[in-house]
Amino acid sequence: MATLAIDIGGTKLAAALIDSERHMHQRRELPTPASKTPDALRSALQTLVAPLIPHARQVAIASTGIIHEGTLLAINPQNLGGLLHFPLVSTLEMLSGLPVLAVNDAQAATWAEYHACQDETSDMVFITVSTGVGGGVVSGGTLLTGRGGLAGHFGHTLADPHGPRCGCGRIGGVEAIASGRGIAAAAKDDLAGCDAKSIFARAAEGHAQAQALITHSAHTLARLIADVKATTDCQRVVLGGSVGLASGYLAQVQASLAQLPAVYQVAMSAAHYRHDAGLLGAALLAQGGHF
Ligand code: ADP
Ligand code: BMX
Repeated sequence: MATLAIDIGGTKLAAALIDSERHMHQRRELPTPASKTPDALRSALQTLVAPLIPHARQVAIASTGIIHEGTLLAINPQNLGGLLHFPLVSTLEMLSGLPVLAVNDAQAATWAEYHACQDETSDMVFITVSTGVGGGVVSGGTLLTGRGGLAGHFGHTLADPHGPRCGCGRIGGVEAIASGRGIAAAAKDDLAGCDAKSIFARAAEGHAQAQALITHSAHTLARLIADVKATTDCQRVVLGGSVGLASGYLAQVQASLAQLPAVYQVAMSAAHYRHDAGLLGAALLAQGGHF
C-alpha cells in the first residue's frame, strides 16, 4: 500500500500515490478553488483524492500556508481566494479514514530536494516562485520548520519599502513583487489582466514590458538569495515553482546574483523533482516518520 501525497498550492491541487520505492503513480491535478469558505476546498480535495484512497495506507499533505497543529493558516489569504484557515488534517482524516500528516508545501519540497543533493551538502535552501514565494531551509541535515511553522517563509521578507502591499499586510515584501501573482499585478496596458504564464509567453515573443516584469522578479529573487546566503551560509539554493522553473528564469537570477560581491555567491540549480518536489517531500517525511 502506498502513501497518498497531496500538494495544495494557490493555483493547483495535485495528488499521487507514492510507493515504498518512491515511485509515483496515478498523478492527478485540479485547479485550486478561489473561495473564502472552506467548503469549496473540501469538495475539490474530495474529488481529487477519492479514486486514490482505496490504494493508500496513509496521507501526506504539502500545503501552502503556515501549517500548525494540522491546520492551514494563510499568511497571505489572497493566494487562496481570501481563505484564512482550513482544518487540513481533520478534513483528510474524515475523507480518507487514514492517518494524515501535513507540512508546508515549500518545506516539503525542500526535504525532497535535499535528498537529491545531500551527497554534496548538508546545508541548502529551496525557494519556490509560484502563486506566492515560499521556501525552506535544511541546516546540518535538519529541515527547519519552526515551532509555529513559519521557518523559510522568505516571500515575506522585505524587498522594497516602497513596493506594493502584500496580502499578509506588509508593504514591499518579496512575494508582492516576485511571485506569479506579483508579476501579474504589476502588468499594465495590453498586459493588464494577464497571468504570469501568459506574461512569460509574451516575453519569449519579445514583448518589452513582459520582459521587464520578469527581470524585476529575477532581480528581486537574486537580492533575496544574497540575504539567504548571509543568514544561513547555505551551500546550494534550489529553485522551484512554475515561475522558478520557467525557461530562462534561473539564468536571469544567476546573472543578477553574479553582480553582487563574492561572499553572497552560492551554487544554484532548478528543482530536481520539478513540479513534484512537494508531493515527494511530504511522502518522504511521512514514510520517515518525521512529523
Ligand atoms: P502553485 O502555486 O499552485 O503551487 P505553480 O507552481 O504552478 O502552482 O505556480 C502558479 C503560478 O505560476 C501562476 O502565477 C502561473 O501563472 C505561473 N505559471 C504557470 N505555468 C507557468 C509557465 N509555464 N511559465 C511561467 N509561469 C507559469
Ligand atoms: C505564501 C504562503 C506560504 C507558501 C507560499 C508558496 C499562504 C497561503 N501561503 O507565501 O505558506 O509556502 O506562498 O505557496 O499564505 P504556493 O501556493 O505559491 O506554492
